[in-house]
Amino acid sequence: MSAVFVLNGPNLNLLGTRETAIYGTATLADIEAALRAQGERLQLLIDFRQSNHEGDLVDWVQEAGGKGAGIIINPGAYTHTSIALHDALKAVRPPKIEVHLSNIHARESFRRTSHVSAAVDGVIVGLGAEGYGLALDAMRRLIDKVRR
Ligand code: CA2
Repeated sequence: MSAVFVLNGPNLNLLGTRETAIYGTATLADIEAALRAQGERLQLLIDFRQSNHEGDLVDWVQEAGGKGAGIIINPGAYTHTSIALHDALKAVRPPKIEVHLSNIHARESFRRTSHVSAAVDGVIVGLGAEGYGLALDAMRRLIDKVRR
């Protein structure tokens, strides 16, 4: 069975330690554990990764394009800057969902633009760590739709 790739961008390794008023108290390890449990219920394998490097994220999107069932991505600040991630996501076939913990539309103006949103099937913002779980539920349905 192929896995849903859950890709996390720069600084998300710091979750739960600082900026908790914006990003919540859950650590990335907490989010990973919750997704793995949910994945078992949904019969989805989870391949959970984080990198502070743009090229790693591009490589992983390409890898998921070759062997993944779907992509859930929180690109962190690369959301607002990376045409490379946009191009990589556009180029791959599996269903793709962008997730942000915070409501990027209610913060600084530089966070309002996402280069990623136009390359994915759906976007979940502002619902904290729960957004990842909502994305996985939606991913189950998107994968089933693609297979039919
Ligand atoms: O809201 C989100 O999920 C973001 O993708 C988080 C990024 C931010 O650059 C995006 O605009 C929105 C930041 C990642 C987390 O950064 C932290 C920094 C310090 C302490 C904890 C987390």
